[in-house]
Amino acid sequence: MKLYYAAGTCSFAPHVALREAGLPFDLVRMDMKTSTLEDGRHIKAVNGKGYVPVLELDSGERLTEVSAILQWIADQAPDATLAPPWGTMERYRLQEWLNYIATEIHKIFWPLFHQGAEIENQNALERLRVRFGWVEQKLGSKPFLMGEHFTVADAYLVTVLNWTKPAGIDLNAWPQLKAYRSRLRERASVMEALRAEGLIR
Ligand SMILES: N[C@@H](CCC(=O)N[C@@H](CS)C(=O)NCC(=O)O)C(=O)O
Repeated sequence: MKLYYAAGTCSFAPHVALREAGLPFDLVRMDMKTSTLEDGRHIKAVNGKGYVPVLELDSGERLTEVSAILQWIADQAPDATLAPPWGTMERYRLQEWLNYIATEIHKIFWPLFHQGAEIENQNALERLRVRFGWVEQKLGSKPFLMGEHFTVADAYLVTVLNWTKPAGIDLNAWPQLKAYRSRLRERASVMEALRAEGLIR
Protein backbone atom coordinates (compact mmCIF):
# COMPACT_ATOMS: atom_id res chain seq x y z
CA MET A 1 0.00 0.00 0.00
CA LYS A 2 1.20 3.55 -0.76
CA LEU A 3 0.18 6.89 0.68
CA TYR A 4 0.83 9.85 -1.60
CA TYR A 5 1.25 12.82 0.73
CA ALA A 6 2.60 16.34 1.07
CA ALA A 7 4.31 17.23 4.34
CA GLY A 8 2.04 18.70 6.98
CA THR A 9 -1.03 18.88 4.76
CA CYS A 10 -4.37 17.06 5.11
CA SER A 11 -2.65 13.83 4.05
CA PHE A 12 -1.22 13.84 7.58
CA ALA A 13 -4.58 12.48 8.81
CA PRO A 14 -4.47 9.20 6.84
CA HIS A 15 -0.76 8.99 7.60
CA VAL A 16 -1.53 8.96 11.35
CA ALA A 17 -4.44 6.56 10.82
CA LEU A 18 -2.23 4.07 8.96
CA ARG A 19 0.18 4.07 11.90
CA GLU A 20 -2.66 3.69 14.40
CA ALA A 21 -4.03 0.76 12.37
CA GLY A 22 -0.61 -0.89 12.20
CA LEU A 23 -0.94 -1.42 8.44
CA PRO A 24 2.19 -1.67 6.28
CA PHE A 25 2.59 1.24 3.86
CA ASP A 26 5.11 3.27 1.88
CA LEU A 27 5.09 7.03 1.63
CA VAL A 28 5.40 8.87 -1.70
CA ARG A 29 6.03 12.58 -1.26
CA MET A 30 4.50 15.33 -3.37
CA ASP A 31 6.08 18.77 -3.58
CA MET A 32 3.26 21.25 -2.88
CA LYS A 33 4.88 23.99 -4.99
CA THR A 34 5.20 21.93 -8.16
CA SER A 35 2.63 19.13 -7.55
CA THR A 36 5.42 16.75 -8.54
CA LEU A 37 5.92 13.38 -6.91
CA GLU A 38 9.34 12.22 -5.73
CA ASP A 39 9.50 9.84 -8.71
CA GLY A 40 9.11 12.80 -11.07
CA ARG A 41 5.49 12.22 -12.09
CA HIS A 42 2.85 14.93 -11.72
CA ILE A 43 0.23 14.18 -9.04
CA LYS A 44 -2.39 14.05 -11.84
CA ALA A 45 -0.77 10.78 -12.93
CA VAL A 46 -2.23 9.20 -9.80
CA ASN A 47 -5.16 11.51 -9.01
CA GLY A 48 -6.88 13.35 -11.84
CA LYS A 49 -8.18 15.82 -9.24
CA GLY A 50 -4.59 16.96 -8.78
CA TYR A 51 -4.14 16.67 -5.02
CA VAL A 52 -3.15 14.49 -2.08
CA PRO A 53 -3.96 12.35 -0.21
CA VAL A 54 -4.15 9.30 -2.44
CA LEU A 55 -4.09 5.82 -0.98
CA GLU A 56 -2.95 3.21 -3.47
CA LEU A 57 -4.09 -0.24 -2.40
CA ASP A 58 -2.08 -3.40 -3.03
CA SER A 59 -4.58 -4.21 -5.79
CA GLY A 60 -3.48 -1.01 -7.56
CA GLU A 61 -6.84 0.64 -6.95
CA ARG A 62 -6.60 4.22 -5.70
CA LEU A 63 -8.78 5.91 -3.11
CA THR A 64 -8.99 9.68 -2.65
CA GLU A 65 -10.68 12.15 -0.25
CA VAL A 66 -9.52 12.30 3.35
CA SER A 67 -12.80 11.17 4.94
CA ALA A 68 -13.18 8.13 2.66
CA ILE A 69 -9.54 7.10 3.09
CA LEU A 70 -9.74 7.45 6.87
CA GLN A 71 -12.78 5.20 7.05
CA TRP A 72 -11.26 2.63 4.72
CA ILE A 73 -8.17 2.45 6.93
CA ALA A 74 -10.26 2.16 10.09
CA ASP A 75 -12.26 -0.70 8.59
CA GLN A 76 -9.10 -2.68 7.75
CA ALA A 77 -8.14 -2.84 11.42
CA PRO A 78 -11.32 -3.29 13.47
CA ASP A 79 -9.32 -4.23 16.58
CA ALA A 80 -7.77 -0.77 16.62
CA THR A 81 -11.32 0.69 17.07
CA LEU A 82 -10.54 3.72 14.91
CA ALA A 83 -14.20 3.94 13.85
CA PRO A 84 -17.44 2.61 15.29
CA PRO A 85 -18.98 -0.31 13.33
CA TRP A 86 -21.04 0.42 10.20
CA GLY A 87 -24.76 0.77 10.77
CA THR A 88 -24.46 2.11 14.30
CA MET A 89 -25.53 5.62 15.25
CA GLU A 90 -21.97 6.21 16.45
CA ARG A 91 -20.68 5.62 12.91
CA TYR A 92 -22.91 8.42 11.67
CA ARG A 93 -21.57 10.60 14.50
CA LEU A 94 -18.06 9.89 13.25
CA GLN A 95 -19.10 10.84 9.73
CA GLU A 96 -20.71 13.98 11.11
CA TRP A 97 -17.35 14.99 12.59
CA LEU A 98 -15.35 14.04 9.49
CA ASN A 99 -17.62 16.08 7.28
CA TYR A 100 -17.53 19.03 9.68
CA ILE A 101 -13.75 19.02 9.84
CA ALA A 102 -13.48 18.68 6.05
CA THR A 103 -15.94 21.35 5.01
CA GLU A 104 -16.13 23.73 7.97
CA ILE A 105 -12.49 23.76 9.11
CA HIS A 106 -10.06 22.21 6.58
CA LYS A 107 -11.33 24.13 3.56
CA ILE A 108 -11.75 27.42 5.43
CA PHE A 109 -7.95 27.63 5.87
CA TRP A 110 -7.47 27.90 2.10
CA PRO A 111 -7.10 31.73 1.68
CA LEU A 112 -4.76 31.90 4.69
CA PHE A 113 -2.24 29.66 2.94
CA HIS A 114 -2.82 30.87 -0.63
CA GLN A 115 -2.29 34.61 -0.49
CA GLY A 116 -5.97 35.38 -0.03
CA ALA A 117 -7.06 39.01 -0.17
CA GLU A 118 -7.23 40.74 3.23
CA ILE A 119 -11.02 40.52 3.35
CA GLU A 120 -10.94 36.77 2.55
CA ASN A 121 -8.36 36.19 5.26
CA GLN A 122 -10.38 38.11 7.83
CA ASN A 123 -13.53 36.16 6.91
CA ALA A 124 -11.64 32.87 7.12
CA LEU A 125 -10.24 33.75 10.55
CA GLU A 126 -13.66 34.79 11.82
CA ARG A 127 -15.29 31.58 10.58
CA LEU A 128 -12.49 29.44 12.03
CA ARG A 129 -12.93 31.13 15.41
CA VAL A 130 -16.63 30.21 15.42
CA ARG A 131 -15.83 26.60 14.40
CA PHE A 132 -13.12 26.24 17.04
CA GLY A 133 -15.56 27.55 19.65
CA TRP A 134 -18.00 24.82 18.63
CA VAL A 135 -15.40 22.05 18.78
CA GLU A 136 -14.13 23.36 22.13
CA GLN A 137 -17.64 23.15 23.55
CA LYS A 138 -18.29 19.64 22.17
CA LEU A 139 -14.88 18.30 23.19
CA GLY A 140 -15.15 19.61 26.75
CA SER A 141 -12.88 17.60 29.02
CA LYS A 142 -13.18 14.41 26.95
CA PRO A 143 -9.81 12.95 25.93
CA PHE A 144 -10.96 12.47 22.31
CA LEU A 145 -13.61 13.89 20.01
CA MET A 146 -15.86 10.82 20.25
CA GLY A 147 -15.20 10.18 23.94
CA GLU A 148 -12.76 7.81 25.55
CA HIS A 149 -11.26 6.32 22.38
CA PHE A 150 -9.06 7.75 19.66
CA THR A 151 -10.82 7.59 16.27
CA VAL A 152 -9.89 8.72 12.77
CA ALA A 153 -11.75 11.98 13.53
CA ASP A 154 -8.94 12.76 15.97
CA ALA A 155 -6.36 12.08 13.27
CA TYR A 156 -8.13 14.68 11.12
CA LEU A 157 -8.68 17.20 13.93
CA VAL A 158 -5.06 17.19 15.07
CA THR A 159 -4.04 17.68 11.42
CA VAL A 160 -6.02 20.90 11.04
CA LEU A 161 -5.06 22.12 14.52
CA ASN A 162 -1.44 21.81 13.44
CA TRP A 163 -2.17 24.55 10.89
CA THR A 164 -3.23 27.13 13.49
CA LYS A 165 0.31 28.24 14.31
CA PRO A 166 1.39 28.90 10.70
CA ALA A 167 -1.98 30.59 10.12
CA GLY A 168 -1.30 32.92 13.08
CA ILE A 169 -4.22 31.63 15.18
CA ASP A 170 -3.54 31.56 18.91
CA LEU A 171 -5.19 28.51 20.49
CA ASN A 172 -5.11 30.14 23.95
CA ALA A 173 -8.69 31.25 23.29
CA TRP A 174 -9.74 27.57 23.39
CA PRO A 175 -7.96 25.90 26.33
CA GLN A 176 -9.50 22.45 25.79
CA LEU A 177 -8.45 22.46 22.14
CA LYS A 178 -4.99 23.67 23.05
CA ALA A 179 -4.55 20.90 25.64
CA TYR A 180 -6.01 18.33 23.20
CA ARG A 181 -3.56 19.34 20.49
CA SER A 182 -0.61 19.09 22.89
CA ARG A 183 -1.76 15.67 24.11
CA LEU A 184 -2.24 14.32 20.61
CA ARG A 185 1.12 15.60 19.44
CA GLU A 186 2.67 13.38 22.10
CA ARG A 187 0.84 10.32 20.85
CA ALA A 188 3.23 7.79 19.27
CA SER A 189 1.45 7.65 15.89
CA VAL A 190 1.39 11.45 15.59
CA MET A 191 5.02 11.86 16.62
CA GLU A 192 6.13 9.14 14.21
CA ALA A 193 4.17 10.75 11.38
CA LEU A 194 5.60 14.20 12.19
CA ARG A 195 9.08 12.71 12.14
CA ALA A 196 8.53 10.75 8.93
CA GLU A 197 7.29 13.92 7.18
CA GLY A 198 10.33 15.87 8.40
CA LEU A 199 8.26 18.17 10.62
CA ILE A 200 10.11 17.33 13.83
CA ARG A 201 13.51 15.75 14.42
N1 LIG B 1 -11.32 17.22 -0.90
C1 LIG B 1 -9.95 16.76 -0.77
C2 LIG B 1 -9.04 17.95 -0.52
C3 LIG B 1 -7.58 17.56 -0.56
C4 LIG B 1 -6.68 18.76 -0.45
O1 LIG B 1 -7.11 19.90 -0.17
N2 LIG B 1 -5.38 18.50 -0.65
C5 LIG B 1 -4.38 19.55 -0.60
C6 LIG B 1 -3.45 19.37 0.60
S1 LIG B 1 -4.37 19.64 2.13
C7 LIG B 1 -3.54 19.48 -1.85
O2 LIG B 1 -3.00 18.44 -2.19
N3 LIG B 1 -3.45 20.59 -2.56
C8 LIG B 1 -2.64 20.67 -3.72
C9 LIG B 1 -3.21 21.65 -4.70
O3 LIG B 1 -4.37 22.06 -4.52
O4 LIG B 1 -2.50 21.99 -5.63
C10 LIG B 1 -9.84 15.70 0.32
O5 LIG B 1 -10.65 15.70 1.26
O6 LIG B 1 -8.94 14.85 0.23
